[in-house]
Amino acid sequence: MTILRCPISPFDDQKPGTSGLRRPTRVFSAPGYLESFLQAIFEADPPPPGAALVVGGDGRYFADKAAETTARMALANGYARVIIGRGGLMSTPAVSALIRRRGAWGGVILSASHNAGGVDGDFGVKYNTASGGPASQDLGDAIHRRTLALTEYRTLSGPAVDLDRIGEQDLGAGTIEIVDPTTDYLATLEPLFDFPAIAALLKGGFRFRFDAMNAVTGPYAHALFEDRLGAPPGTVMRGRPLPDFGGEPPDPHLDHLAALAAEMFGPEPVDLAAASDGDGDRNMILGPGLVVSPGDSLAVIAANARLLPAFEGGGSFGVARSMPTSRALDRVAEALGLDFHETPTGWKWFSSLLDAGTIRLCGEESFGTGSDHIREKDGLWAVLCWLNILAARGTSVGELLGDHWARFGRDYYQRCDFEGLDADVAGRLMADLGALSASEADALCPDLTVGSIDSLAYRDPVNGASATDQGIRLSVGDRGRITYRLSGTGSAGAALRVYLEQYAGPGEALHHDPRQVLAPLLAAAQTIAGIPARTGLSGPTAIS
Ligand code: VG1
Ligand code: CO
Repeated sequence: MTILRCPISPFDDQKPGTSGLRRPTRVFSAPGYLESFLQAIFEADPPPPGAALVVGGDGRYFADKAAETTARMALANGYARVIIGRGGLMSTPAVSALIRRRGAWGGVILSASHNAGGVDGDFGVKYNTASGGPASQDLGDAIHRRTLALTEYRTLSGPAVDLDRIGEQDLGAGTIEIVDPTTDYLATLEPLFDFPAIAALLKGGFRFRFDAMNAVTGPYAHALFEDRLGAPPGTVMRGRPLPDFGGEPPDPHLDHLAALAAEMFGPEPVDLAAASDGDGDRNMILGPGLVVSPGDSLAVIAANARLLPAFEGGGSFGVARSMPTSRALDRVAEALGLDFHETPTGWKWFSSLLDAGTIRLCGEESFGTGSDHIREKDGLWAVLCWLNILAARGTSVGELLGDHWARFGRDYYQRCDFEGLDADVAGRLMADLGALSASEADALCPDLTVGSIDSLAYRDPVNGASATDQGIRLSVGDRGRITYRLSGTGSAGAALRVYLEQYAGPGEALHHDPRQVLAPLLAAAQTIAGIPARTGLSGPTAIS
């Protein structure tokens, strides 16, 4: 074993986005590219003596090779121990849980999350720090600065690492430990829920389905729902991680959940269905004939949190949502007297609030929900919340939602994506929107009144970190809202996200089709921003 110093030329495109760095697999697997980003991480957040690093991936093409590269480079850069999930697999929430349980210094997650995988898909790297949460904006900036100046990376020579052999392998400079990726994670979840009640539900005729989308949650879902909670075999669909996820993006969207959607919208739906994404941090909840909007899911969990052992008793707890997420949570917070916070998009902004105990529950419109048990959004945790709440209330998904809307009102919600845009066109569109006054925007759309327009900015109440230009928000018509934002998770070009919301109070018509309710807002949003003329797109390329 020797430490090797390998020369590289600096890369100028390694600025992390909303959640880590994502690039086409062919770019990430080119000589030196992954190594540059990892070296910058290890230099920007140097490990103290004796430190451990957790490494996991979502099973996508190149993740196993990248796990070994990460392990060798970590040991060559001063880590004493690298803990890797068997086969290089570990979900994002499980990495966060393991960092915390093992007191590790950090974690490297080899995933581009919901982006397509495979040699022609995307690859990505997320870095999490000792709290278990994603690297802060400042640390991301420091990592980026290092990538611009690196001239070499450090790695370790020596025999191949066996990623499939549970136990320790001594590499001289330090130890590699291969662990079962599910054990610590399930041990983290169990005390938070009433497992006996959920097991009784699942064994008592309640029918449940989980679609792992051929991604990392498969082994976790088999172990949790079938082995531990007694759901019948076959409950977990597409439970084996595949390098290309079976050819579809592991994105919990109905377009990519054909079999599950056919079942849930067909003649014999099960009582509850759920899906997760590539790295296991997102969740989609479905009932018979319906998809629960993520903003509603978060609000329902908050309103029923006292039914969960993790939240029963104790004092009041704080909650948070990202800015473009629906205001359904705000209504619950106000009615129940919960401290409420609004953050920019991306889980890194919740972490400091969770660390300080300012909040215990939070979520995003992009199918991400989580709590203070770890510092990441957690797909299976959210599914357990729903199972536990349904078991405790003895009700159906439809009834639970109906009761919720009757009490708090309903926030109709949709996210419309305009993908595949030229980055300059998208940048100019946002800049022009930012320069628009409310009266100018109002004049552009004769059918609806624009009350106000502002650019989203944020200052973290705990550590003072700040962010500007997080999106542009318009209040429209009677209790409607339009938010525009550019995606920060793509690997090329740009995607514009347009978030639409319309509130209907308790007692008002609550069971309309969101597409119909939000159609006037979509038309206004496209007109105000001049989307068709600027992009050539006559409508969204994806709606969720
Ligand atoms: C998207 C979502 C955001 C989420 C991020 C990472 O970011 O909108 O809410 O935190 O993905 O999720 P953007 O910048 O493309 O809108 V994951 O599961 O892809 O790590
Ligand atoms: Co994800």
